[in-house]
Amino acid sequence: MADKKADKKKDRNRSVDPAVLEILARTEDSGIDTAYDRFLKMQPQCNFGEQGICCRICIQGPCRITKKADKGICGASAYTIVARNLVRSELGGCTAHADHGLHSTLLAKEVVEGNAPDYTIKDTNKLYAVAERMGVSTEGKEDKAILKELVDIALEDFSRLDGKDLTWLPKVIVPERTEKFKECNILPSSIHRTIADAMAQTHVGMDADPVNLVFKGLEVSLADYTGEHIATSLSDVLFGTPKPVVSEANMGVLDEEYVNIAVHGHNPILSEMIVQAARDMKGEAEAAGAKGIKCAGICCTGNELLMRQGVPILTNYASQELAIMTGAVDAMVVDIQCIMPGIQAVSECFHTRIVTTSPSVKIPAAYHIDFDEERAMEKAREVIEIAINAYKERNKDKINIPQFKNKVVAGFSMEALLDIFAAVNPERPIKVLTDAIESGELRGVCLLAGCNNLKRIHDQNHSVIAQELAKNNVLLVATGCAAQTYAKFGMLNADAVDKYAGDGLKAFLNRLNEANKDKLSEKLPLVFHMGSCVDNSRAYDLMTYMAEEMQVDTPKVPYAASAPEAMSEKAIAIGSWAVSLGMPVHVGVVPPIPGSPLVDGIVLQIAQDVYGGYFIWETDPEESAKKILAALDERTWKLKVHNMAKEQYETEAISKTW
Ligand code: BF8
Ligand code: SF4
Repeated sequence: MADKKADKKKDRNRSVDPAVLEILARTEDSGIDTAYDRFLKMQPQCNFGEQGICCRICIQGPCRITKKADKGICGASAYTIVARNLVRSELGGCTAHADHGLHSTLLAKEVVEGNAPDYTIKDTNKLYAVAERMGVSTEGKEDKAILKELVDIALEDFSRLDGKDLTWLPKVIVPERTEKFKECNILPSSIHRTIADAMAQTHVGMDADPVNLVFKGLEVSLADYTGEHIATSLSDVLFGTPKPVVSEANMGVLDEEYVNIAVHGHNPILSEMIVQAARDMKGEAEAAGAKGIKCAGICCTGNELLMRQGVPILTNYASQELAIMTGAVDAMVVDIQCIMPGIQAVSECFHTRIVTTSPSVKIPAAYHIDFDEERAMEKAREVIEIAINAYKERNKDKINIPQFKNKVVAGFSMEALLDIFAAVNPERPIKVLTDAIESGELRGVCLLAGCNNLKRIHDQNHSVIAQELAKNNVLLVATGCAAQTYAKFGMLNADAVDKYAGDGLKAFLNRLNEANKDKLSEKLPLVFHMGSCVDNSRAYDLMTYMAEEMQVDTPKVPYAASAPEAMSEKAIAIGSWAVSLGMPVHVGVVPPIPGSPLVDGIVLQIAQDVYGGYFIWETDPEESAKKILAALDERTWKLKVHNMAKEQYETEAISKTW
């Protein structure tokens, strides 16, 4: 027993990222505690919690379902408790994305009203495209007037109380989905109304019906999707729609000779200003003895900045504390979401300043700058000054940057992908992709999304699953921390195509490379980075465009999603909308559901019967890839059968509804 404990203490192999392994090896006797250590100290984790059968919804609890006590004190069964906990997780995710989407909308409103002088409308093409999708006429209108109409639609979709349907969502999904959601009564009326209703529905003594609860959770997830779509669309309008861009990723992007600023969180509103201020304040950094200022991103703020500005990726969620242990990060500026409170304690062992910037994200003992859109640049400069001052206090003996980094080609917004496809088929760009699936060259598309989870070996599921799918000719798109794994591991560049892609995928990418050779400075990567987690909306747009081209509802499209190392409530909300919108969704960490086989059955099977999408729980990466491939193959096979029948009997064999 004692030996086992000692072994656990020495487990420094909980990652497959070489930079992380190098730093973990140094932590043995340092006394510095990171998530990797705290995970081990947390073992064994509570089985009731893991199964989802612990209820703390009222303070008669906690009630735990056991053989002896098969109901909570109020009489709630395991199925009620599990379903209620699931809805509350989806709510957590939905509120986070709603907060983000609302913030983007309110910034757009400030831009319209002239109260945010440091921001402008950067992308009028996107403005017109969103307006067209929303049915807003642009004829003879000023850009700000168009943006105002979009802001009004978004604000009403956040706040409507009259019970009418959302405006945004039905405009960005195929009509068959909207019909399905209306038929099942899960089309949200507004984002905040859905959040409030679902909270009420899960109070003690409210809904006990697991199917009703699971379906409410799906409504919550559609509110989540709407918040994400609004966030992506308005961020593109204000900061530009991503285009292919070349950069680098992993700890080796830090440079000892520069002031290094890690930009961490999710919202581009602050970080866009930080990057701009960092460029402007080169002189101040030089005066302090540095060659300049380098920004590098963590989590989705990192993705936002990589996609639009080519800012390098430093690391992803699990290893955020380890970035500080390079001794070369002068400031870590954080905005919202996925920020481990643990970064502060680690920073105190170095000269690194942690700077919080949101009124809803403060960390005791960290610096706090109250970010304010009206004085955005001034606030960004204050942050940079903190970093430059910290740089002057660096301890050179503590600097040890793992020299690992890889080249990254990112920036694949939906618009960028369509542009690349258009070089082969200008009239119907998306047909390039659907044809490749129909001909068997590609087996389908898979969105690799989501987090790191300390329950898994950091980045292992992400990398193995992607390699297996690429070998089997699946076109891969990625977002969030998953995309950052691929960035760090050199899978977002063309070398990875030679190394991992099967013949079909190679042929497909080569055809695109050939057609775009005058346009693209770099060959296409193995995995297409589509952005942050809110940008999963881009990835679902891709599925929607494929469905429109194939003239089917989305659940018929050979398109799957995988969250190989899912962790956050946002990931649960995203997985749930992906199911309601028709994707098979693999999750590599089993969420707290199996404590009720009934609820497990509902999300694995009944969801499929009703919505066409369904969850797949599988923790082993090779098995996961097999199950994802099987899900894609089932769809291509069905499409082929339908198409053959259509030709043979000259009928419209493909039913458009699920
Ligand atoms: O929104 S993937 S750990 S950083 S939650 Fe967080 Fe998960 Fe990373 Fe981005 Ni998404
Ligand atoms: Fe227990 Fe019911 Fe209260 Fe939950 S709601 S803690 S099951 S009494």
